[in-house]
Amino acid sequence: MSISSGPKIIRPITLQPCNRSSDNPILSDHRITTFIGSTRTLRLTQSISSSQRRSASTIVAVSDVAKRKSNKNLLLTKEEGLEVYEDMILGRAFEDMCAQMYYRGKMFGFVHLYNGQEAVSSGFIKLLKKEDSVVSTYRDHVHALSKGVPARAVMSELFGKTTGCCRGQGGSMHMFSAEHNVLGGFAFIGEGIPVATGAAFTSKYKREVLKEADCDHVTLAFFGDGTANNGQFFECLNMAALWKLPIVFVVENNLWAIGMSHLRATSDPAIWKKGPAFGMPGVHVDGMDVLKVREVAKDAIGRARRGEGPTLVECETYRFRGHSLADPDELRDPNEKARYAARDPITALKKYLIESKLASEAELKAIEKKVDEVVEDAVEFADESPVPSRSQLLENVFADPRGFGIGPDGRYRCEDPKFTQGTAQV
Ligand SMILES: Cc1ncc(C[n+]2csc(CCOP(=O)(O)OP(=O)(O)O)c2C)c(N)n1
Ligand SMILES: [Mg+2]
Repeated sequence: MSISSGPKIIRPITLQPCNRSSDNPILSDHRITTFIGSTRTLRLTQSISSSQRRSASTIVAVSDVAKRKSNKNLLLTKEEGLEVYEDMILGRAFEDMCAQMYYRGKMFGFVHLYNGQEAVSSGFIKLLKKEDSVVSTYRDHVHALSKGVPARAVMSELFGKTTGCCRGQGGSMHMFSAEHNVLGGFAFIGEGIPVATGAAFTSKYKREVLKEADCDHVTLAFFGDGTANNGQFFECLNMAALWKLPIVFVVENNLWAIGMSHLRATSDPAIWKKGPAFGMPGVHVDGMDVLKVREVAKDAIGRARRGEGPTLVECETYRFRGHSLADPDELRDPNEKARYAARDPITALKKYLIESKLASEAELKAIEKKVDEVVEDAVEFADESPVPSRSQLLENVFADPRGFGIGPDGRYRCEDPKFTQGTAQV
């Protein structure tokens, strides 16, 4: 393809099943539309050593997991199913509400929504312990919600109010909660990956050097396909593999980086292959199927928790809205959008829960109603919350407030009484 030929249209490929799937409801509908290849096979390159291969074998093909459990045809319990469903519904309803509030002028700056990608957040984060950490991107609201940050605190942050999880100073792209070990959304792409690697290093250091034997905390680093072409990603893969850090690199490959097609921008679009290149397992999974994501996540998180090192997971997913709420979304092919819309991960989970008799329509409706109330409440709470006082302006920006700059009169702004009137820390 020549560079000037424009974004390549992604054509559906019907995959052949790699093993018997008819006895499993998840795999019975295996006609997956994908651009890379199998969503079912863990592929390791020869560059991996035999001992690494042994530990890597804990990450198994999703089809094998499904087959192993096919006696019961269940990949999760009723409680787990309802928890995951509620989390996905919360993510979707929260983001839809954000769109409404943004267009009503309640939010400022860029707001990037997560619609369509819920299976990744819920599939991974609902398996974590409270002490485990999550590092996100600017598309971070739903990661924070899945990790337990209350909807009120996330919505208030979006409204720029003091009751937000960053006291209104972070906004949409910078969700942070020390209490929930959400170590930030990051507006600069790739910036979160070294932070996540550092968090994983902390866990290992505590366990091995400070002898905190019960410190088995895992860090998940979420980022996009476009970000995976950034140098920090490669540096961190190297360090994580070298030091066997308890981290999972979760690439949310939604095929686009703003208006740039992944296929046009990436020399080898199979991102998972970069794992084995650095000596860690790489897995490609259908990111529109929460049950498959969850199985892969279980193995990768388990591996990290047992001290067996990092894993790179590429989740092939799709965003149902434009890059941000300011994006008219005119570049993506309508056929491509329609194809992924038909694979809505929430609809798929609902179907599975009902068909496998894990939940009734009424139970799921009750969850949807409860979530609607949570989201409505979050909006009311955010709307009624106070805006930050001026005294907050210079807090949490520079350790030394003189860093805030020099005014036109050549004096430090912090020395100008008019500028600093009411500020607490100057
Ligand atoms: C260091 C840096 N360079 C460029 C940008 C501009 N930018 C914002 S989003 C984005 C695309 C990222 O795409 P991807 O990683 O696929 O994430 P997605 O938006 O699809 O979730 C770019 C290049 C940025 N924020 N930071
Ligand atoms: Mg992307």
